[in-house]
Amino acid sequence: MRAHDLRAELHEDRLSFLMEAHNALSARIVEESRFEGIWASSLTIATTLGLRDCNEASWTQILDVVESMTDVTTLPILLDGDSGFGSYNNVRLLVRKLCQRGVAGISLADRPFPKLNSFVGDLQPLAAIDEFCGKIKAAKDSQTDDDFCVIARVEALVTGNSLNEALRRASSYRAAGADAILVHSKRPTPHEVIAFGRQWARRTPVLIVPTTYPAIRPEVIRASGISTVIWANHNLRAAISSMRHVCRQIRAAQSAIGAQRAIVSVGEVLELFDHAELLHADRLYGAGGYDRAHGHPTGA
Ligand code: SPV
Ligand code: MG
Repeated sequence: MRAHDLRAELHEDRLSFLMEAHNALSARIVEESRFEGIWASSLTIATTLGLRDCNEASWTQILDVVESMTDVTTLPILLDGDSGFGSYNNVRLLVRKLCQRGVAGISLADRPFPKLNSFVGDLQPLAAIDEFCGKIKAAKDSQTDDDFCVIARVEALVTGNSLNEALRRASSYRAAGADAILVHSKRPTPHEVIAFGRQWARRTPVLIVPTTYPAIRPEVIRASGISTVIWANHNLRAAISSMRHVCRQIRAAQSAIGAQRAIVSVGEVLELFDHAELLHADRLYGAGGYDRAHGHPTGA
């Protein structure tokens, strides 16, 4: 179902937006905010685990985090699968598990393993085209949900290669079975992704990650033939700035009173995952057990 929803979003005429989440809580907030889907970012999941974005986290660690997101949301989740955690064989194992756990799709980047974050350094290597096409084919042959989306992430532009090289690679990945192309750029302006979108001419859906060119306008994106925008790290960045602000304020004042307006109430925290339901469950199942509403054993 979720894979079907992601596929439908990619092919919609209107622009769709995937928002980053790095754990169950942020995934729930993305759903509350009515985004069309969730980007399970390698950068933000790794950072939340205290690790660096170069495959220091194992694929099973990532899988557990993503499963916790599926447990608390109904939105389609696109996993940032880096370069596939190894060879085509690792890709096969991962895709089978993602389908079992209700994840809607995977993005695979044409980079060697381990994959270092695209914003680190300038001279990062690309994978050989035939090796990467093998990973795409392996992913498509391993999916157990027909709608599962395999998205080929073209890293030619972020590694200093030409637009023609990006288009050449994208054509090979489409021929290998990719359902869509993610074209990444780290320029401060959107010109190269717009040029890519125009020349690609909707041969498959195209996704972009406008981290370094956030001023790009939705109507310009759509007119360039791009179908989906990924806001790849904004929830984590918001969390870091908000936590820093509150920590500094409380530390300096030796009091939490000044921070009250910047933080949600404890009641809102409890509501997020429906603590009220426990009171109902106590009435159904808790006879002789603990009455949470009154804080003493039932019947006491
Ligand atoms: C991520 O969110 O982990 C990405 C996007 O891969 S980027 O950090 O821009 O490489
Ligand atoms: Mg990543």
